[in-house]
Amino acid sequence: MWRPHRLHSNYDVVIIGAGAHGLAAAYYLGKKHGIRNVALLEKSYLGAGASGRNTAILRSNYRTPEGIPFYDASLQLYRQMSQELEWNVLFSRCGHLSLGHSDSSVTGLRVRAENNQLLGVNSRMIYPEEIGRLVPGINLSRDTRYPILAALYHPPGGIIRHDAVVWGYARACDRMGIEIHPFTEVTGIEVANGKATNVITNRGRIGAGTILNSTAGWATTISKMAGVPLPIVTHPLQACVSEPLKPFLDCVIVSATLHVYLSQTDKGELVMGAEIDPYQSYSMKSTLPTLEQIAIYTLELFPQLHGVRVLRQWAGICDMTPDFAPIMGRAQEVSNFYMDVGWGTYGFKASPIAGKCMAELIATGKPPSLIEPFTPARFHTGQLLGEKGAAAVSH
Ligand code: PYC
Repeated sequence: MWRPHRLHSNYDVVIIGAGAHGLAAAYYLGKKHGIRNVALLEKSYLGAGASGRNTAILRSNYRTPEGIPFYDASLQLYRQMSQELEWNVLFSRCGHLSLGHSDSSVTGLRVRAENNQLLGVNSRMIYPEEIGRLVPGINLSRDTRYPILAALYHPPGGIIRHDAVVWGYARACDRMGIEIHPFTEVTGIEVANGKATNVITNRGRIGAGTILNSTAGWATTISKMAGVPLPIVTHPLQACVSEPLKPFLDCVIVSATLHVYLSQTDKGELVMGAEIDPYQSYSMKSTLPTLEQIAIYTLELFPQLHGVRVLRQWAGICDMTPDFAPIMGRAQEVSNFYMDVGWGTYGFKASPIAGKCMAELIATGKPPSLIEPFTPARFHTGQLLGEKGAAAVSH
């Protein structure tokens, strides 16, 4: 799939973080811009970070005029990805339901439905009768703590095989001669006169024409090495998977009120996720209280799952920005240091378009209009975005 390489002394572009974002950026640098003297540095195995720890949900039912077209462009790229990479990424467009359990949450979902429709994204409000037809097993009783009043239905959303996305991009990068270096940890970045010159790693020092920080969880650690401060805090996010069950759930279910989201894989396992841990940490350990929470909330939606066994539980770490929108652009402090970071709990679904846009920015020096609003400069100008209502399914 990808070959080992010795580390060379110099690359045109060094990408720190070889998850789906870093790999997608490398792929588009090579494919669209002919820039192939690129090294991808990954401190662990490929897909060890957020790319292999997310719950594999794809959607573009965001809230803001900045977020909606951006994530929709990503969904379009995901739709074509199997053909593009000649590699089956198992995208199941099974549909996505965000549940509303109170007047205020239903109002928030309505705003998203309207904004989505205005921008050409297929989302609409549906009510208990139709919810029951789409999800026959869901508890629609009015006699619960948080009865389901309505849902935002987003048919183009779904789930994908997240490892396949990583492996597909990695294979395509390797075929173009782009180097992938797993187990290569960045320990420092040398900067002189406002330009990054070298990346120091546990395998030696390399010169870099341009550096892209595309890490998740370690965005601030890496950017700080280049002297670039970021307004990010890092929290764990936990998920778990059940034993395989007969197919009963054919769409993604999200409840921001209950802080739970779930889907069923082709193998029959239920993938269930929680809200972010309420404290900052770099820990990737899972905890019993979170498992209990996931179980309680899942059972409120599907009481018949009582007694189902959980096979695995895990945590990933998420870089949260103040406005629940990512940071994509060039650092003001270091002229050849770029960032594709701050992806909170929603980065995986943006990988292809973020990679494509970052590659264009690096190759041309001009940010594509899709990512202009996500510039790091917004924290100086005060032009923050307002995506919390739609990005934060897990908060
Ligand atoms: O943004 O769809 C999402 C999501 C699901 C789980 C965590 N984030």
